[in-house]
Amino acid sequence: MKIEKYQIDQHNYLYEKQHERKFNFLAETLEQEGINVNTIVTKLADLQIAIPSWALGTGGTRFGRFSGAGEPRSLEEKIEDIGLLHALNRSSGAISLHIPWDIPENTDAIKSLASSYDIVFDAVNSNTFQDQKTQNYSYKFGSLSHSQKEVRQQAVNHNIEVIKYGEMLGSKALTVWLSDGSCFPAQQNFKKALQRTLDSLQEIYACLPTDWQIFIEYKPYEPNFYSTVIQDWGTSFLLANKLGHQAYTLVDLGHHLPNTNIEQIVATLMMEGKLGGFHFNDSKYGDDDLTVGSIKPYQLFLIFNELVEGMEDKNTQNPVPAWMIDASHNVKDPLEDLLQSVEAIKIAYAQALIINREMLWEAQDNNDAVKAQEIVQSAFRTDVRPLLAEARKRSSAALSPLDLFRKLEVRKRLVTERGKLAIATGL
Ligand code: PSV
Ligand code: MN
Ligand code: MN
Repeated sequence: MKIEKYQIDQHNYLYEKQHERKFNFLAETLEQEGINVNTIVTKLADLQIAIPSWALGTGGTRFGRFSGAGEPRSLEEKIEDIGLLHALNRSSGAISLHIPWDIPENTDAIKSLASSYDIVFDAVNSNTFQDQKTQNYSYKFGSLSHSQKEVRQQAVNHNIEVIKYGEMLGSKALTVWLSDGSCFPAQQNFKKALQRTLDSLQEIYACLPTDWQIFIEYKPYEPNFYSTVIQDWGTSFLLANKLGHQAYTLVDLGHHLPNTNIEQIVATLMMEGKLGGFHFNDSKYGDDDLTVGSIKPYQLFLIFNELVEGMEDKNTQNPVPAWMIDASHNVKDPLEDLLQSVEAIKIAYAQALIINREMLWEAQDNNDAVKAQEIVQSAFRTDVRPLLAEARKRSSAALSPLDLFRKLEVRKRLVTERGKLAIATGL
């Protein structure tokens, strides 16, 4: 199924007047405050957030999985789903693959299918946290950190193979997330496990094409519950520094212990030019992988405040991070959920963009905590949604993507095409 331009136009026609009234009012207010609205709208239109191939089916928990109907059955259908999202919001123009959950058999055909939807390939993800039928050694006790050389080698080779797939598809980055760690005190020698991980990563790094990046994801626990080898940003940063200039830390919002100050981590990494990737989701307790902005929108905004500060800082060498949504759960229609997540990310971005940074720096330099809070909270409390809608309008996307998704009965049509029992591969 494809969403056609005339369907977007018809929908936008219905909402146009209402949108213009809201946008003009907001634009005038912001311009009076010295904000260049056009620049902000362009930045919003330019922001593309990659969709992981595993977020298109209903996620499971370790207790059960309740598949939705009409879910994609193949990589081709996952690309089709992202094509639908991108047609609706023009902000989801990239897919991130997890190998071997997605094995592109004919990479040329997959590449041209994706480009027919205006979709490019974002970072490719390796998977050494599950055993595959064809592999010789088990990852039960680790992969890149494993005590046995053969297991480490198998995991290294897998990562090199993933790079090869990525090269064929036009990806420019490899993301490594390890579940390696231990469940019980003294089960693992921390120092040796970390050293072996570094050695393995060095082997992978040596095979990285010169125009590629490698992102190292950290996570404090799960599935190992006593320790993980790459437990926090400091460990990831240490590894990235040891590897070299193509290696970066990846921040996944769900990979922190409760109350961690993630915005400060972002600021520190950007100061060092080492923030390479970002996985968006939201959580109440742990790595809950819930819809972005559904639980802690203020935290998301404070994170974007630091991201904008870092991206606008001409003195730091931080590349534009690779943005991705890493969410998946059991309750919502995955496509509706992703539309909501993209919207939440862009709202936080827009709110951060309208912060008067000069005034904020002045308040900070004067230790005026009250003024600083007023400045950021006035941005946070501004309803910036008309700016997002305007960015969509200028990109020929739908003024209200979720509304159009429902009006067109997209899921119902997908169920007719794919059947009730279709189950996405992956998780
Ligand atoms: C692990 O929790 C993670 O955040 C990593 O990014 C994985 O690749 C992804 O989730 C999918 O399980
Ligand atoms: Mn992640
Ligand atoms: Mn995660």
